[in-house]
Amino acid sequence: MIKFYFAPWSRASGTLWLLEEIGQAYEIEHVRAEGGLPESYRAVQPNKKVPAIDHDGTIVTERAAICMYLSETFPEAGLAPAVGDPARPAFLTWLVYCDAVFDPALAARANGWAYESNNFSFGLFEDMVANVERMLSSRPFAAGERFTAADTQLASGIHFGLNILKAIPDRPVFRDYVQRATNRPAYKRSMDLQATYA
Ligand SMILES: N[C@@H](CCC(=O)N[C@@H](CS)C(=O)NCC(=O)O)C(=O)O
Repeated sequence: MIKFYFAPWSRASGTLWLLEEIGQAYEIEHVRAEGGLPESYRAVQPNKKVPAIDHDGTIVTERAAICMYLSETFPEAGLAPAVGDPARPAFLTWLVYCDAVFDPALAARANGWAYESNNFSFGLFEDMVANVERMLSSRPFAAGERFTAADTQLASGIHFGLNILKAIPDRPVFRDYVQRATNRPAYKRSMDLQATYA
């Protein structure tokens, strides 16, 4: 059984979508309480962040790692190109890019930080946007022609940056990708599920 440590409408939302794509039974532990995540949750996630999963006693933290773990533990879902698959390098690259570059560069922009590219490993927001735009102009999904677990992370991030933060430039290439990637029953289920939380 998979226990999913979750808070709705957060960085855990893409993982909820992924769990719906994976199709295995899971139970949700809603960890956001009045005043933030409880101190006791550090035993699961040392930085007290969602998401995390506990799969039959094995705890996995960090979105990219959870993505890789779930999509490779349940390969029948077809969400992770296997070793040797030509789509695998792009799958790994974009999965890691989401957390290592996309998310912090977007957060820096949303918080109005001014910095030089080499001050931080994630570099400049403009470079990140140009890279994502270039990639999505060349293929329909992060790893190539088909949807993978990397798209649950990238499309969630672009949706957030475009529609909620309104920091990502409103261009057809971003809107079309979010539309294409989220036009799936699992995404809709994850949205419906989140809507049940206050
Ligand atoms: N590096 C973590 C970051 C996750 C993260 O930032 N989670 C936010 C959700 S928006 C969180 O738990 N925030 C609660 C807090 O910081 O108290 C990952 O990628 O899994």
